[in-house]
Amino acid sequence: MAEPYYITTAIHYPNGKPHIGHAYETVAADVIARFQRLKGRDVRFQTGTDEHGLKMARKAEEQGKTPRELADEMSGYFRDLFDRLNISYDRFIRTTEAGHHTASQALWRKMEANGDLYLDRYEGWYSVRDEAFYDEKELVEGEGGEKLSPQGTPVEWTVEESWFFRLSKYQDKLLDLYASQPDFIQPDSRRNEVMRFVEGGLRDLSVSRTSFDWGVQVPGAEDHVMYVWVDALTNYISGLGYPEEGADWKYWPADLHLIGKDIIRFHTVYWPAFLMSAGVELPRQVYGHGFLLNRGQKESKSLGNVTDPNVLAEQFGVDALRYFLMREIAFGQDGSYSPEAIVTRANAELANSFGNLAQRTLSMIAKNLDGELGAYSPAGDDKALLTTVQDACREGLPKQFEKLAFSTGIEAWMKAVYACNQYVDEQAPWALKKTDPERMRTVLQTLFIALRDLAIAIQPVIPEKADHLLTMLGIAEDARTFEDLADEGWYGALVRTGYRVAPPSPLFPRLELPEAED
Ligand code: ME8
Repeated sequence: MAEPYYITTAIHYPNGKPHIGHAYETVAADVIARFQRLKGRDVRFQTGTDEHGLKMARKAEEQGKTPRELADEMSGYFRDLFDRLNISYDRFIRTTEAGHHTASQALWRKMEANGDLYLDRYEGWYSVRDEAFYDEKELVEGEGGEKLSPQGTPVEWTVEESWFFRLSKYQDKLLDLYASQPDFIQPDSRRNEVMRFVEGGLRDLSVSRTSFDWGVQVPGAEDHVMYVWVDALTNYISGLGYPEEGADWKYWPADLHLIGKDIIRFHTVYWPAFLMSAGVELPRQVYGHGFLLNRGQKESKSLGNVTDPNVLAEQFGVDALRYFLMREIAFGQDGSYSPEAIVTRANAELANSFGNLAQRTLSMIAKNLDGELGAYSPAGDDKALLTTVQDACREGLPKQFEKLAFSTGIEAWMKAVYACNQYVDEQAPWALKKTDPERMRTVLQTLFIALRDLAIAIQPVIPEKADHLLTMLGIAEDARTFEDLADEGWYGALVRTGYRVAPPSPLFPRLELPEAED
């Protein structure tokens, strides 16, 4: 039986429409999910929306809606975007689902039974935008002298009765965890940051609120709702049916929680402490990716630079956008995007290199060989090219993807594409047509074989285009995995069944910059 692999994204706040950061994280998670499926793992991929808390309640009030109405409306935009971006999620969770409430309450009771919850009074700073409590010493000063959170968001002084979680009790256990499982937090820079924070001492955490009621009710304390992060983090297990250990429970512990760098503390300090308290196994890894910036700047309404990812998908195509996001930016670091950068990257690598290779090869086979592949007997140059391609597709790309180094992995793959294009130029099959038609056949056959490997390996990044190409190549849908890459007999099988190459339809149109709007 295939080994389970469970990957999650953060669940997104549906207090507005999705932005490019949401698209970025979810595309990356989708690439990993597809990659693991191609490797033969039994993948479970969860994303969704985080619908409780003061931020949602206030936004709804501002708009004259109930929080539920706002959540229903906005959650739909996230789902639509993810469907449009070809995100292969297995479960889209909404924290307003009844089952999620049950799960959060069950986790709460476990923590309570373990003696980790007590009633007290919270007095301190809270940022609604971050949905986070801050110590006085963490705050920074804004331009007008006002107090701001370390993320630069406004904070308000809050005094209320609250349940507390004995986070302080878990300091040593967490430090042991980071020491014994160096991969628990990645990349290393984030791991160091979290270790310094925990070494600095942990205070008990306020985990319920009484000043509003938009959340999961605390069991046995009617006037308390859970702090939104307590229920939000629980989504990772409620989506598998917790507290029931039913059919989906085999996916726990998660292999990877993929999140942005701003919420690393919640996932690597609070979450493992809650799980330890409740006696639930810990996830294997939390990866805090970098932020996507718009020409180097954070997007914000006040700067007027907020981009709708749907518009980018519309303008440039879903796969060109996905390719750009994974290729342009070193995954753990911050990176920038702009329409110019998307057009440049997609044209250079997809249209002019990979697309052109496929187009040239398939057209020449259709035209000059009348679509017939024929038996293959390669010479030294041909074998050398195929070795380069195979190395990139079987080793270069997968090894990097395993480490979430997408850009480096795609670069290894792109080098093989370049090698193929160089081979076409050197061999000049169009000239061989007259001088040595048999040699022309071998060259075109070699390219055909190379294209199949290249298309299989790049499927996680550009699923629709890779699919289209593999179909044009006559590769059956059940013969497109990493295991199939190692199969030596597939080409012979195509020849035996008399498969013929039809004239290709274009894969990647050359992109142009949209006209600037006035
Ligand atoms: O934080 N670039 O939700 P969220 C890249 N509900 N990633 C970005 C980004 C950017 N510019 N902006 C945000 C929340 N993100 C909580 C999570 S999980 C139990 C609860 C990432 O909608 C961000 O880091 O503010 C997070 O991982 C995800 O988008 C959702 O952010």
